[in-house]
This record gives sequence, structure tokens and C-alpha cells, in this order.
Amino acid sequence: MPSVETIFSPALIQHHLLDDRYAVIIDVLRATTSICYALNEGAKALTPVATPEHCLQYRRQGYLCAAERNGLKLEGFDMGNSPDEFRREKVEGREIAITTTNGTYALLESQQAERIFIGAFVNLDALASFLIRENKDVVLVCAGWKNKVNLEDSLFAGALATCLTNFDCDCDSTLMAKELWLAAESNLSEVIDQSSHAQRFKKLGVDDLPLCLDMNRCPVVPEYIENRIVSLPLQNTGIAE
Ligand code: 3SL
Repeated sequence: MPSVETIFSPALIQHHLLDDRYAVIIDVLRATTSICYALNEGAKALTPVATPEHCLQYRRQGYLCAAERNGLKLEGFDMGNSPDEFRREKVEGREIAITTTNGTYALLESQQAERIFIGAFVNLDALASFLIRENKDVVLVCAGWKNKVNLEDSLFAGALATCLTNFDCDCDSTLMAKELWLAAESNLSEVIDQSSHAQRFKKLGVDDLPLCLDMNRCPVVPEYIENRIVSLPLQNTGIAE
């Protein structure tokens, strides 16, 4: 039986074995949500990078450049990190370089994993079906906030782990995440609205919560392959067209 393990913060990755396992990177607010939107809206691929400087270097190759720090779009970039910015008219057929405070960091820290996928509420069912079909050990990596644990990523880890019914769960973090999800599932937006990140958004005038909690809006399975995040073709995901 495959297993599912949860890592609540990138600071804890070093204490877990990622080799031979699939990693799912989770940054519900908002990096992994925006990545799902971009691919669902027809972007060709996203290249996650660590710094804004590195990101801008891709402009010469015709990439769109997206950069966010502390919740804000950086000046001089084509977009920040709002799912609303990754609309078809802007992203279709385009390569995008992206850097964010926590999401791209968590991904780049998880590179020992056998394969790396992107998860958010907007692709929950698609990703869960794919992982069930693959039947491999999975590690859920929550991006958190600057190495601190956060509520929304832990909730998503619980939601995904709950879907993986045939997986072995010898991991207290996963049990905790599942209990959290069970308690919050019926009033998810009210619960997430209390989170520190939602509060931060309010101060910044960011109104992306409804887009980030729009369950299964983007039926994509994004995978990080050779430095780029691409959407797996539907026939490889087991998701019916
Ligand atoms: O930290 C990140 O990667 C971002 O998702 C943070 S924010 O939602 O853009 O504020």
C-alpha cells in the first residue's frame, strides 16, 4: 500500500525522505493556485525561479515574467501572483517565469523527489485521481509562510490526504491535517478567512480568496519537469476528457 506523508513547512523538508516519492507542492494562497490557473488558461509552461533578478533574465527569451514578494506584485514585471492575472488572453501559448515568496521556494527545496506535482483546491479532484492511479508514496509539502506553518496549506493537505483513501498513513502530520480538514470542510472560506494570510490580503486590498477556493475549477495535473511546470496531457492523468 502506498503511503502519504505531510510536511507542514519547507523548514522540515530536511527531516523527511523525498527520494523515490512523489512530492505535491501546496501554496493555496496563491502560488500553486495561480500555476493551475495559468496552465488551465493555456499557458505553455511556468519556470519557477528563486529571485526576481533571475526571473527578469527570461524576458529576453520572450517569457512573461511574474514576481511577488510579501503579497505584492513587483514593479517592472508582467504580473504578480494573483490567479486573476493569469487569464487566457494574456497567457495562452506563453512561457512564464515566476518567483514568489514561499511557493516557488518550497518547490525548489523539494527537488530530491522522484516527481513533483502542484496542488491547490482548484485542482484537488484531478490531482487526487491521478495520485490514486499512480499508486506511489506521496509527500505533501506545504509552502507555509516564510517557514512558518499556515492554515490554508495544512487544510489542503488534509483534503488531499482524505481523498487518498487507499494510502497508508503512518504520519501524525497527515492525521492532524485530515482532522483539520474534517472540522473546516463545511465552512472552508470562513475558516480560511481567519488565517494570517487572509488578514494580510485584507490589509493589501487583495481579494483572491474566492478564486483560490473555487473547488476543481482547473482540472489540470501540473508537473515540474526539467525546470518547467507543464500540464500533464489528459490521457496520462486518467482524467476523462
Ligand atoms: O508565498 C507565495 O508563494 C505566495 O503565494 C504568497 S502571495 O499569496 O502572493 O501573497
